[in-house]
Amino acid sequence: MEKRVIDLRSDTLTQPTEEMREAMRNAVVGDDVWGEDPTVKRLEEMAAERLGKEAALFVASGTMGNQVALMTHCSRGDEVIMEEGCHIYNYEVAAASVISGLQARPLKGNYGILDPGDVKRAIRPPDIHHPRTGLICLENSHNRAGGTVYPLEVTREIGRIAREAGLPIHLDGARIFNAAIALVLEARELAQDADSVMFCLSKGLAAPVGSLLLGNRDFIYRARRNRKMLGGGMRQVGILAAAGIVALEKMVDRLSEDNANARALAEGIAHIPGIHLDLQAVQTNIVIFSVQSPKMSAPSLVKELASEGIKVHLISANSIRMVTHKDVDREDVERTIEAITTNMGR
Ligand code: TLP
Repeated sequence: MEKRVIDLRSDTLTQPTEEMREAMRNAVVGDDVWGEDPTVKRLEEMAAERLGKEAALFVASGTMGNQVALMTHCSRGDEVIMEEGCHIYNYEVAAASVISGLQARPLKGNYGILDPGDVKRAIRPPDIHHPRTGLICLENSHNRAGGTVYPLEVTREIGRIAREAGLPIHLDGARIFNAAIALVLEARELAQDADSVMFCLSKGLAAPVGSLLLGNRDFIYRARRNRKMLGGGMRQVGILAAAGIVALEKMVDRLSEDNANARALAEGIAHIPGIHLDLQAVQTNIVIFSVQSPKMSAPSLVKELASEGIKVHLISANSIRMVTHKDVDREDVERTIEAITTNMGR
């Protein structure tokens, strides 16, 4: 019998559940640009309530949510403080500079976590030569650092620094619920120091499309105009929001399984000769490791695993990322550990 494919390339590859498909089929919809889609409104209200913010905006993707946030907080020529490995800096096609005319101020973090002192020092004093600092961005969990989370006291400290300087904070919380579970906190606690938050429905929560941007009413009003400007005003989009409602109601708590599976996967391969994996970085549902062996390279390991029906993602010349999600169970984790062990031992 053909073995089933295990897809660990990303949690974006999750298939929508039957309940989502059913909810989409039955969704009551209207024209959301006219403010007449009840299903979108319900999703936005649910999300705002859950994250402890006044209002929310349904957007097509995490990238759009982040970019609308940057555009709404900042003016052209502003500088945005962010961690050097973050998604906004590395994986959004330079949108901040192309679309909003912003300059990034990348800082080196520790496991992707910004040091509050570094943030404070990076805020520009008024000077005719300098760009104006316009925003501080945080990413929780931090994707490229391996799914690491911000200790609450660090977020709080950066929050104090930002308020003192009169600067807003945007939180890229694409996987905020994985982070909240790891920290044993509510997502709203992780978001309390942020003026805006983006989280994704289409990653571990398994909805087919969509993210939410949250903030106060005035911010979301302006963000809605900017979303429209970018062509992101959608019409009978309650069809998609319906799946998002199921995602928020039914898919959040089970993310603890994904975090636990990532831990098991990491522990299962960390000791293999030729594999370098920092277990301290494995805090949520992401496992990143490098391959340094005369017998096997990272690209060859990716190919070998693919030939056995296990898909993993090569993220640099010698490192690989695996992301656990609802379509990967403990048995799949065991099969993956076995396959990596065998291939590295050849
Ligand atoms: N991340 C994707 C890729 O773009 C790398 C993935 O497979 O992990 N913020 C963070 C922290 C993200 O990880 C992502 C997506 C986004 C924003 C953007 O979301 P989308 O893909 O919906 O634009």
